[in-house]
Amino acid sequence: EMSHPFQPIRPVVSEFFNDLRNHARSKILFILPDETERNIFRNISQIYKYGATFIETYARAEELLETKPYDLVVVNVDNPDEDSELLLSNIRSKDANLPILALSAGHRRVMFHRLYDLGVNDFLHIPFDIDELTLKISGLLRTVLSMKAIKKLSEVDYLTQLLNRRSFYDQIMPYINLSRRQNLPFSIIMTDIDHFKRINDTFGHDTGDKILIESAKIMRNNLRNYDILARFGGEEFVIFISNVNEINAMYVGEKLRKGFKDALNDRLDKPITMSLGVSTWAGGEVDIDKLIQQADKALYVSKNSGRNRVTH
Ligand code: GH3
Ligand code: MG
Ligand code: MG
Ligand code: MG
Repeated sequence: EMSHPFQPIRPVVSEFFNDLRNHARSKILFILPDETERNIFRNISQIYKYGATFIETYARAEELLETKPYDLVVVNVDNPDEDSELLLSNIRSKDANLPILALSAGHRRVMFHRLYDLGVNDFLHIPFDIDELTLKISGLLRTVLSMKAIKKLSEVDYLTQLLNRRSFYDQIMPYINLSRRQNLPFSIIMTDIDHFKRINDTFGHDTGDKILIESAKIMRNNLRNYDILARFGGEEFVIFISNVNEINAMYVGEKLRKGFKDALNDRLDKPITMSLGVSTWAGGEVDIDKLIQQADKALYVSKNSGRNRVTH
């Protein structure tokens, strides 16, 4: 029995497969030079609720991939007018993890090996079965979801839910580059809770943990949305503030110091405060480690001159 390349879609009956149909938030880029094929995939995308974008040319595909994040690329590689091998290797060299599902009517085994070498994750031979297509898409999107979950786990501090130190460095990079290009200053604030050991010793480690969780919230509430706050380690936090010179960074530091003290004033039977150190970049080469060291030195000065204060 010869089947049409695109068989009609059968309704999925099993409850088990329901989640496979809920991919509205997954962004799929369909690179399909043929209009009939695009229309068929539009129908499939509506039924399976993919967040789908359709394009014809490889050049446009590379433009979009440059500017927008996608979860999956579905590409028909049988395009005599374009260089599909170049497209695939460009996608793969820019993003090692973006899944690619390739479609081809070419010789099955030849294509399979060639595409695999080019970094394609999965392959469907045309004509294909719609159920097989949607199952492959769902499988790839599931992998993307678990990768995202693992990535999030690796970036977030378990106790405070703030960024951890490593992801802090990743997150500030684009802002540093922007500051450098626009020649606008940025500042680093290091904070350290005063006599935190005593809090643990007096009230127990669980209370100490709760104070750390509260501290994170208090600091977040005293910062702007686009200030980057991370747990640097223990009871130490670090903040990156764009477009802020030394004077304004001191103002932010003071706001944090006071906000922290006021919020935790009645929390335990002794006052809880923190000390802060500030450093500012205002031109020249950016050495982020040096700026952190400077903020840390300033923090040390705050500690040695009575705590509960901000030093630049
Ligand atoms: P200083 O004012 O000089 O900063 O004194 P301090 O006691 O805060 O400084 P120190 O660095 O000696 O102690 C920090 C303490 O923070 C020691 C450590 O047990 C505690 N700590 C670090 N991480 C955690 C945590 O996740 N939970 C709790 N409860 N305590 C922590
Ligand atoms: Mg400390
Ligand atoms: Mg200390
Ligand atoms: Mg401390």
